[in-house]
Amino acid sequence: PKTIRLKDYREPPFLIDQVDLRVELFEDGARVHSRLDVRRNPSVQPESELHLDGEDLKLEEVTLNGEHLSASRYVVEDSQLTIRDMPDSAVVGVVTWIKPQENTRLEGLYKSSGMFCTQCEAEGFRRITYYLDRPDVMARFRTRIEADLKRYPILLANGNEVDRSPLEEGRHQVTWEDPFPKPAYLFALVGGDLVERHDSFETVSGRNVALRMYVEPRNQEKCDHALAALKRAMRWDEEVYGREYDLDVFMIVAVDDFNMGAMENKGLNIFNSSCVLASPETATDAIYDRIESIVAHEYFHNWSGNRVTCRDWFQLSLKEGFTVFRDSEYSADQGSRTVNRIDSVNMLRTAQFAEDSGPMAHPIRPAEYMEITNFYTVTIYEKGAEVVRMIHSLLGPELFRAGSDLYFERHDGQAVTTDDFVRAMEDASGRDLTQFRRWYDQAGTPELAIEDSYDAASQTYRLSISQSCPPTPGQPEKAPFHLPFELGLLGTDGQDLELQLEGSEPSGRSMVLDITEPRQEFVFTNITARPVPSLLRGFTAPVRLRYPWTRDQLMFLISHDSDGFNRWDASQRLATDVIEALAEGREAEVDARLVSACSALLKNDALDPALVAKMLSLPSLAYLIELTPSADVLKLHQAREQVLTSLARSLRDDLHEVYQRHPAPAAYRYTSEDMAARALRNMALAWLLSINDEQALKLARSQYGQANNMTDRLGALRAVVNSDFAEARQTLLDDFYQQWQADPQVVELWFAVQAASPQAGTLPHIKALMEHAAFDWKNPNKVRSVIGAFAGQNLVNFHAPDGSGYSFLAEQVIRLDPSNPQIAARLVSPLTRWKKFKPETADAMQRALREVMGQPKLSRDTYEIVSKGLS
Ligand code: DPP
Ligand code: ZN
Repeated sequence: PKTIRLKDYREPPFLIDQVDLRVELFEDGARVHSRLDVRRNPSVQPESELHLDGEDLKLEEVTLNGEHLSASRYVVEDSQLTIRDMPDSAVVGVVTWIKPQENTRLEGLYKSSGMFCTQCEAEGFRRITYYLDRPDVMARFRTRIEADLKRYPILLANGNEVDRSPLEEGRHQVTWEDPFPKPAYLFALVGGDLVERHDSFETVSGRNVALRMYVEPRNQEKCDHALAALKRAMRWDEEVYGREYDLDVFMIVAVDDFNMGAMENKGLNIFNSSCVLASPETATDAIYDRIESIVAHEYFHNWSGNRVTCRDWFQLSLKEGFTVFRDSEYSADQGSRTVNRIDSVNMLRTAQFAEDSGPMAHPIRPAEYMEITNFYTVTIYEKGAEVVRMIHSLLGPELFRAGSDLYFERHDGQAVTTDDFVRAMEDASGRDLTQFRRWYDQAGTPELAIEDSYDAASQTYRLSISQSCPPTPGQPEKAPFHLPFELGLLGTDGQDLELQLEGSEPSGRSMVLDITEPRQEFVFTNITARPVPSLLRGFTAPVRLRYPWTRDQLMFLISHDSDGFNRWDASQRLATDVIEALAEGREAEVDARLVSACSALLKNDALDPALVAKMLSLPSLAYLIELTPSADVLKLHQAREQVLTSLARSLRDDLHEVYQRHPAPAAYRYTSEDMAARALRNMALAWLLSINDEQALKLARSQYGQANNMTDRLGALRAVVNSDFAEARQTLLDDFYQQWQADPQVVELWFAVQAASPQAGTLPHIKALMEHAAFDWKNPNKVRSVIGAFAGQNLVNFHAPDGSGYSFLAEQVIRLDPSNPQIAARLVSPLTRWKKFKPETADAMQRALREVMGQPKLSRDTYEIVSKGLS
């Protein structure tokens, strides 16, 4: 496969102003008639040939200004249609025949449980018709869809409906027009027998927007949450960013077979069912939260992505990083800001830091790729969002808003670069972000080493911050980053001290330092006793922090830090330190201080219960592995279990008390308060079951049976499945499947609970799940909920010392690659992390990778990940 490089970017030699599509949907295929108004791009050197992208298309006809083109005027190759002697402007007509029914890649036009739908980002449109399939070619689309009226009464495309009429032979047509020029990746089309849920939204300027959600009839009771979230997001974007919706209708469609979570097609968002459908009985709190943020995310793309889009795919983080930042701020405004931040950072530190230290490490604006779908990564998304967040911290909310206003105003209707974004922020704020731009070019996670000293005589506290960044593929040396570093200093009474830097005015009780140099020193004056520093409050920069915390300091921060995020962080550092000491054999018993910290938390009524639940959650095995060079998975797992069971034993009565103190209310409500209570209740249950507490088993059974919501039902099920109560495990699992087998989203939860469980998810069980009637290779959600959950969450079993987990994964990747390369490439990535593990483990993981690499016909997607993974 070819490597595509940012430095080779050239403007397109031709532009397309208008696209007229006529799509005929049939049971054995689809015919696409396309008419493109093409003209030569005046700003580049003229070329005589027009090259249109196309893949897996059967070309039936080519015309130029309505005339058939003779065979000598065009050439069809593997992935291109070339028209020779192209005039300055012409209407290019192309007719292609495609087979959506056989499209298992789920890119382009395909069929999912009886409905036609599309996924065009990044390069799916070229699987529908020949086109200049690149984001800097923006055109107005008119789309006429023709299909059988009975089977496909609903026919949707981008924009507004402008025409509909019956046709012969029981067919009908509906025509849509999108007034906004857009790149082809935002094109969408849907045809099916769907029910429609209506709602409406009045925009800030008083326009009425029709909101419509289209789902299969069995899902019509699962739309309320997404519609409510959509309206909240529309209001929020008006209030916080001054962005109003711009069409008369906004549509959401739920599709069962979908590679991604959702897609922001102009006016017609298409969602993976698992990211949009919910009812209290079928979806957990975590799913409710996920839907809230994804609905908002896709909606926010209407401005950050659609109105202003990317010039090329190297700029993907322009829209994704910014939009993730926007959706996470939105979510923070809906519930607890601190808990929200904890969730984002937890995932960043577990998954993104791991990516940054592995063979696929790339800057948020990569310099090259083979297959762009491999770059929809936690780096582009989550680290991209952190970079935008740093700009927000450096500029402050007002100047940041001025910058985003300028960005949207200056570039509306354009395809631009991350540099244009940063320049708008600079121009609006007057700040120089030259050095800051390194975040876009340099990969890797910077490390900040902190040293401090206190001088009683001069009452000064000295803090030195040194930064460095480990090498990443192709980048041995890094220049220093510019980052905001928020901190506070806690006095002996636990209160924040007044901060005054030597030679400056007092700056309050929490301040943001500008870090730009390899090493910087800060001297705080009027400090009467040695303080405990609260470093990197709110996680103001995506970096690793090194500071020799003592356990007593961590205990102190846990009980006193005014920054909720750092309280949580201290709890995680303390638990991590205890677990590591056990794993390395430096300590034999669980430090009593951890027990007393947890006991105090369980009894703490003053703290937000949601925060308490987060603080009590032990660091995940994935996170522990990420922190440990040459990790021994089994040892880490055993040490973590030892901590968990020893806490549960010591705190047994407290846990029962917490469980009783948070009974389930009569009706489910999606409120922070109720969710926090459910989190605590289910955590207590899980801890108690980890020590085979018979009384807790009774509680779990009754909670399982009586729950009026999926959070509690699944919480009880998961706790039992992860426990040693093998008989109860099987009874509840069978019962659950009996009850929910007709609901694919719930069946996916049922699969994942088993596949992710150290108890239930050993390899023979995983294989049995794959033989289950509900498992379906063609459905990415099923593949993810069994194989993905096993390799990504069930780390003890996946890393079984005999290497069976690795060869199993390799086999599944090889099997999936021909039909769905995008998902196969995602699935294989845990194997590429081999450098993290002790040598025997690393060897076995590489052997599995080589097995995949040895396949004769690997897709470009999987080839890129595996070949880079082996280097
Ligand atoms: N649909 C994906 C997202 O919104 C890709 N744009 O992030
Ligand atoms: Zn996105």
